[in-house]
Amino acid sequence: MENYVFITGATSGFGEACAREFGKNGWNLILTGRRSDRLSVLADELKSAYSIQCVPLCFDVRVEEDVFKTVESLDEAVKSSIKILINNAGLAVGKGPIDEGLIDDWDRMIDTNIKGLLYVSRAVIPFLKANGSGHIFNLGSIAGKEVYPGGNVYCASKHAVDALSKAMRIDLVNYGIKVTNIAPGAAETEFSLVRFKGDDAVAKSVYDGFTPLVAQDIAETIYFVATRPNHVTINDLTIMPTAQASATVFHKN
Ligand code: NDP
Ligand code: 8X3
Repeated sequence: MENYVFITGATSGFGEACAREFGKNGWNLILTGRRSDRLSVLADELKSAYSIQCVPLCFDVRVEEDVFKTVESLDEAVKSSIKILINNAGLAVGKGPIDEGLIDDWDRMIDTNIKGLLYVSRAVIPFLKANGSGHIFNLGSIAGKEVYPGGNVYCASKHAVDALSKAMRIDLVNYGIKVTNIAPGAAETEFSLVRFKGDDAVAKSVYDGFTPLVAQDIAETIYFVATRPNHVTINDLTIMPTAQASATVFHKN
């Protein structure tokens, strides 16, 4: 199979699980993230496990010039075989009242979750259009559907992703490009470790008393959506742990 899936944030969590799921099913992979050591180890592992092509691309989605130069540097044959873009790279940094928020945390979330997603989309969509079809997955969140105490800027950034998914769908419908917004609830990945700046105990406590989603749950869902027949599109999916009823309501032991 010549088809490639382009995954941002493939060094951990949902992105890495998507790489494994698509790789297992014979897809070629373009894997991106900032941690080049993790990218090369994963690319080498999946290449040999599944006899597929894996292209590791190390860049920060916040750096406009690097995004465009790196995507442009791909071989023409690879660019013309990109069928799926998974806009997954993202993060929360900090959680607390807006009047105590750190500007640097806000910048990191807005620059990564909104501007980074836009840069990558702007760089990759021309290839999907030229190929005459394609599928974009944007990792939104339950935080893009609801807001919760202390979530302010992260929630705003994910509401922006939700809006961009709707907007992309309208702008790209004439080119046969599907756009799916994926909105998970609590999933145990490196997300909380990043949010709480390396405080492992606080990060772990987020998942105390209930069974959270795991990255594989999201990867399997994305793979299912990506493999529907051509005439079927799933626009928006909210995926929650069974013990989570809304952004703030959990059934805990
Ligand atoms: P992880 O922290 O495990 O993974 C995040 C990935 O994003 C990493 O691969 C990281 O790679 C990449 N990334 C972060 N910042 C940048 C950057 N500036 N440039 C390039 N890559 C970057 O978290 P998850 O897998 O949980 O999160 C994936 C997405 O899902 C995020 O958008 C998150 O907001 C969203 N989400 C997560 C939920 C959860 O509960 N876990 C629920 C709902 C949505 P590297 O550090 O190597 O650059
Ligand atoms: C991550 C889920 O609810 O912790 O997007 O913000 S939440």
